[in-house]
Amino acid sequence: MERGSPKRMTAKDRQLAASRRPFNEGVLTTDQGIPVEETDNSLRAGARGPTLLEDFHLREKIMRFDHERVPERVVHARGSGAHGFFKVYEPLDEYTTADFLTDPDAETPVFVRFSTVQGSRGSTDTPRDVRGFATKFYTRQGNFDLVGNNMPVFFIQDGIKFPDLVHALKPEPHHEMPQAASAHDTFWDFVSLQPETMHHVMWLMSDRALPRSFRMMQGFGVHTFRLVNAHGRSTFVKFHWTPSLGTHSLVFDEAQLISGRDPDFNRRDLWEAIDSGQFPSWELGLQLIPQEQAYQFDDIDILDPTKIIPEELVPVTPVGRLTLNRNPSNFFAETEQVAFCVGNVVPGIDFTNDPLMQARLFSYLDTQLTRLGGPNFPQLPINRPIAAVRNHQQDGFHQHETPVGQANYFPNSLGDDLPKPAGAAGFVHFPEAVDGPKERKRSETFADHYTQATLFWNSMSGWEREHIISAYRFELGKVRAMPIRVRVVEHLNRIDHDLAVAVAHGVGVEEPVKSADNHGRSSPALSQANTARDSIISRRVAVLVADGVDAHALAALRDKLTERGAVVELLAPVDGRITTSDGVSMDVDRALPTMASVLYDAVIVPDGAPDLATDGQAVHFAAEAFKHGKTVCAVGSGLALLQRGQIPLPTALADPALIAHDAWSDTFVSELVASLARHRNFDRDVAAIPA
Ligand code: HDD
Repeated sequence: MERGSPKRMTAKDRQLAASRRPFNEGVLTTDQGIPVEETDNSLRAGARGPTLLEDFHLREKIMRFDHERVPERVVHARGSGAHGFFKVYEPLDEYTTADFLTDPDAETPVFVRFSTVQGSRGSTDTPRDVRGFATKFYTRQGNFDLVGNNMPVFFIQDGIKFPDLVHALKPEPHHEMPQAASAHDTFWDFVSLQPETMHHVMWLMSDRALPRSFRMMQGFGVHTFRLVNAHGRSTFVKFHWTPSLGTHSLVFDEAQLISGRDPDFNRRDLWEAIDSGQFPSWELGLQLIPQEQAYQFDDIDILDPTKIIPEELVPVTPVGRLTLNRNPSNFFAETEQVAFCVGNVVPGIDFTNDPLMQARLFSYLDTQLTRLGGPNFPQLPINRPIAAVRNHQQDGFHQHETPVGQANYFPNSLGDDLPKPAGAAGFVHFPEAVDGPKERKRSETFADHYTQATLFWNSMSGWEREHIISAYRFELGKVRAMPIRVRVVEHLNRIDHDLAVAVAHGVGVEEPVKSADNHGRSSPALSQANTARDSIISRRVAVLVADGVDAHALAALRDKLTERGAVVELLAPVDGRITTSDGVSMDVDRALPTMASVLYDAVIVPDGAPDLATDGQAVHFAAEAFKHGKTVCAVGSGLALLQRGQIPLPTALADPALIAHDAWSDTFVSELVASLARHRNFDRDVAAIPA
């Protein structure tokens, strides 16, 4: 996270500035620029008479309104975007000619869109789902789109299965339910019949599917790409984004509650962080595999997008940093109209024969025609490259440019034979030798669907495993057809017997007989238990207050937390002002009934307001936060509130995220900061907490 650095104008910002028009200035006009007399009454034949067809202002205004919507994305419909820039640390010319990866002085403008997959545009931010992480780099050599997800593998191996997968995942066709959820029969029917989904589904059942913030999730290019250097040497590459704030998640119960309390939770979080100058950042890392070593892995085909290459086998080399520092000027113009295409690559970056990637090369270009209404979508301001565009493509719906001249073909003598192909200086496809019979066949090297699902399971900490078991139990528990549950448990039994047994017990399926041994291998890098835990920047802290709170302690606490970048809000039973212990009147930030514990990372109950302990909402607030593994702190009279919430006090419990003291002390803040930075205490036993 880059804090408070000035917002820099990139080349893309300057280009976009030309297309901006302020909402609020001057005289109201029609689209034809004709000043409008008034806009509250249509033109009528008499004050009580019929409306006249000649009212061009009325017709235009209604016509424009009727056509405001464009089709939402067929997947990843709900998203949030931001502008920023990317800088490479050191020249990577050993591997690639891509200009933005070889010039450490270049600040490449980017637009990033984060998204959920299943839900509609207006659905919630926090379902159990994969998150999209799509980055458009506006490089000097043209646009490079890295259209990735927050999970490093995908459900299927061949793009021809994508329509089947998405049909099964989306709301069911007869009644269009459920919205933004994978917990339904068609999805699990497909999964149970398509074992290649097993690895990805493990990720989906893990906490990765519930990011606390877009700023706290990893990103992956998923496929193996190819880098090509000036000598034509190819290196296979996997792209990784690592968030500077660490990879942190919500708990599922919390995520479900957030869907009601604030369906814009992740969107608001991104917007507010950027707005307040707490710019999110990610480090770009590369796993580099020389072409000659592509076959070095026993059980991994690098063309199979359902497999990772464990970091312990090929380390992730940090190469640059992405910083998001500007919110969009207009949601529709930028976040909705941005069109990512997997086929947008620049010289020095190339594709591989991954059959999922190959299908994507068609789909993304194609889908924009329906979504954005024609072939001129690259001219939309957010999609325009900063590199010059010169070609003989022409006409079509929504052409915004006026090509000038006579010769709209190549070769030509009437236009000096321009624009000319660049030859070797242009994009030269890597001359990979290919030979083979035409056949609808999958490579035998794609056949293993269980080894890496087991690797993922083995790599999880205790609490991560518990969350995975609960997730399978929840999802399968929503599946009505028992044979589907049975088939999924059979697959799980091939991943890990204990997992299968634990899930079977929760969903009324008979315990399976052990059929395979767990290989015992793990990859520590996969566990969120091993992520960065050193910052409280933008963590949200709720302080429950009422008349009589300890003014000095409150002020000191607020100062120390905000100094470190946390967001502190005072919540009182009613909005307005409270009177502190020293008689001073103080503004509160929120009324307790308008908020909920799930919108915060920690809750503090200071000394001096004993009445809070009899306020059911305040008690529930603290108990619910405790249930979700959050930092819960109380001082003096605040302890009574914890007791009312059946929160076992520290004397009975070794819990570093439960900070309870009889009196205010300096260690209180340091304990609180350390606990907030750790994110949650997921080892806490909360089964008995009633919240
Ligand atoms: Fe896709 C959108 C990521 C496989 C077809 N996809 C889309 C977006 C992301 C991904 C992040 C939203 C982009 C945005 O914000 O506008 N998709 C992935 C990843 C995949 C993947 C990481 C596997 C590695 N996708 C995939 C396949 C196909 C598609 C196999 C089709 C064969 N995806 C699409 C699409 C979308 C899309 C239909 C919908 C909107 C859009 O493209 O622009 O073309």
